[in-house]
Amino acid sequence: TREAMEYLELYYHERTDDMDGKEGFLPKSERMIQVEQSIHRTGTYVHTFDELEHGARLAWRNAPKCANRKYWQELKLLDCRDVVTNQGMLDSCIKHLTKAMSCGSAEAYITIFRPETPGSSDGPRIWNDQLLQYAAYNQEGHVIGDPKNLRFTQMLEERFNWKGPPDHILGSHDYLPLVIQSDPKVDPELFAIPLECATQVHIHHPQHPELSELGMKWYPIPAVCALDLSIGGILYTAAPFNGWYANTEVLRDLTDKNRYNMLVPVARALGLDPDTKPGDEALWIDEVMTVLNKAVYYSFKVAKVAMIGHHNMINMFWNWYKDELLNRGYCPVNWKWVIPPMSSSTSDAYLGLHKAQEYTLKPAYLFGKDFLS
Ligand code: NRG
Repeated sequence: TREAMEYLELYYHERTDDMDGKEGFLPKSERMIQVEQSIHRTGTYVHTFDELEHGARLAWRNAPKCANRKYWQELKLLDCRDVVTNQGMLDSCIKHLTKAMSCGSAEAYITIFRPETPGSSDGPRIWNDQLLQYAAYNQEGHVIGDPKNLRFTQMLEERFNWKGPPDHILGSHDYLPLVIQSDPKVDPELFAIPLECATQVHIHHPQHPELSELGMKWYPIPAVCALDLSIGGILYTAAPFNGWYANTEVLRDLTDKNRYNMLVPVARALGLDPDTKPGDEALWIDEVMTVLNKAVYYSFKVAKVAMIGHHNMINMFWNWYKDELLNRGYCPVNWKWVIPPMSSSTSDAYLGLHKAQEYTLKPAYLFGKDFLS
């Protein structure tokens, strides 16, 4: 009840001006009594559409790791709390992806399914980390695909007898099926991603055609489903949301050593010598990062898929952060996540955010259940 009342206080403080007079909007005192009675009678209460949407937006505003929070008020809710089957959840996820894709992914959506009953861990679950993710296969000690998803892929093979994409030809960019479980009492089900809702972006460079031959590509939309959403004491255990990529995120997916690890192949394609001799400094790495970063950004633009560049993003974030301090008085930040991994020191935020603190404010996106442990 305390969390519910705290959230309603906040909600009415921030939303009364916009909502007053709208259908179904109760005066604060009436709504508080209604919620209190509902909790007393049933142990829980049901958010209105606007309470839920505003809560999801606030959770974004409060997310310390996100550098794109300036747009928090533009998150759109796809309310799927009445969906109760695995197939129904899949259809909602596909609709979500299709909607996000149709606008070049420049719009942020969240699909919210039924919450768990307080105290009983009975919420629906999507087992995946993101709606779109690439599988990984261990072939004689050599990993094909995205190594980040090796354990998840193995779990699918062992537990669900999953055998790769429908044609059984294992590739380096096979979409993982969604594992959807509408209720812990129901068996989880696997569903393949319909390819038309997730056309991939091939990585080309405007001046280096040789890069095209490496077959690098990435999926268009980051749609995170690993996080639970906590609003006013209610926990939504299936709430996939999407925004859009920053170029440096895809750059890291392609170059991190425990991911696609493409630094050396790209260096070779560019005619650089990645074999650093003792005493040399490995500056070829910086060259590769710069060229590949441009290629990623250029390819998303050409494909008309939304992407934010890291300079724009961090400068916008820095301005937004200063406004937050003025308007709201506080803003939790995780420096390691917010500062871009490239040319970081060129932004005022690099030193400016040095002392910013990270802490959890609710509503919040919180780490959900880990299905691999
Ligand atoms: N770095 C991860 C994605 C994390 C979420 N990023 C976003 N979220 N941009 C990756 O796949 O590279 N979003 O909702 O826009």
